[in-house]
Amino acid sequence: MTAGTARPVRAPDAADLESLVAIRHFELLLLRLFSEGRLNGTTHTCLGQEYIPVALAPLLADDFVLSNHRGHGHYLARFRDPAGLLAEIMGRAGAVCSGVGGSQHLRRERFLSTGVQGQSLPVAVGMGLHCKRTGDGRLVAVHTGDGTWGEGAVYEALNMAALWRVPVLVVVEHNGIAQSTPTHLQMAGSLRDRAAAFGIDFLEVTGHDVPEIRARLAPVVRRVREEHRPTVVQFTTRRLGPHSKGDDTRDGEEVAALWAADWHQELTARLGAPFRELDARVRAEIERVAREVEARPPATWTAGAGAPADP
Ligand SMILES: Cc1ncc(C[n+]2csc(CCOP(=O)(O)OP(=O)(O)O)c2C)c(N)n1
Ligand SMILES: [Mg+2]
Repeated sequence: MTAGTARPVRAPDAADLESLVAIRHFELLLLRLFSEGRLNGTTHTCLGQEYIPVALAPLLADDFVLSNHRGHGHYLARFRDPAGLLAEIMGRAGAVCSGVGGSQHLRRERFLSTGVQGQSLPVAVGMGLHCKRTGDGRLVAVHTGDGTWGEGAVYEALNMAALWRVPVLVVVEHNGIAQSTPTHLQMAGSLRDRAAAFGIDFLEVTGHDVPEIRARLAPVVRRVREEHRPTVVQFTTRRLGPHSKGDDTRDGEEVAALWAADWHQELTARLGAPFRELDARVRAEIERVAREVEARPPATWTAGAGAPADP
């Protein structure tokens, strides 16, 4: 099954558009703050991939979501909380995890991220088994990149997910590159065939139209949840930015072609002035949040205190 790129069905609604552009401007802001020496540590932006968590968010509202190193969009699409995330990244008061997690290690309610590639898959299977046994009707969605499928833990997890029939949705954001290595230089075969080897359902999504993707995935998510069918969804997508910051080894023409096919370009062309106005308004709001967060005092953390409520 392939959700194609061809015809957008309808424009994303206002809430989705806001979410999309908020993530876009949040990520652009982070790269700028880094270049100005105003952020420490590291960051991996999801520029170009924002539509994936935006399309998925309402389908997974009450579920577990395990995110990865490129997880800001996953968090923002779920919680719409740029101030809490930026405070976390900047180590300021009001940070989601009191500033001890930073960009890659977030936890809030049923959302958890890690920067360790492949770590989440076995964890997701254990959590999925819990969901199945308790019959709570939840599933576990786990985001991975394509390069992460070079980790052996992925296959141990797929094996047990299939054997135990757990409600796990593996979301692969296949952007064709892992750090600086193009996927075609390191991956034999295909993710479709690898999923098939375990008898696991597979779906590929190639477009970036939010309503269309959501409509395609709603019955898939329902099957994972109700029939406990582990499923792999491959989003064939594009990484517009550097792997982290200032470390893009691709040539300029290749990157320019990716930007030309970006969802933001397409929506600007399709929706015109109203989209540009919304874009400018959300961008100004993100800038305002940044000024406000940067002026806050440092985050403080006391061991054992302030952990978010358990599900
Ligand atoms: C176990 C482990 N090995 C290596 C790394 C370093 N690392 C961070 S991101 C990354 C590439 C991941 O590529 P991919 O899965 O395609 O995700 P993308 O960055 O393209 O979103 C690597 C090797 C890591 N974080 N964890
Ligand atoms: Mg990748």
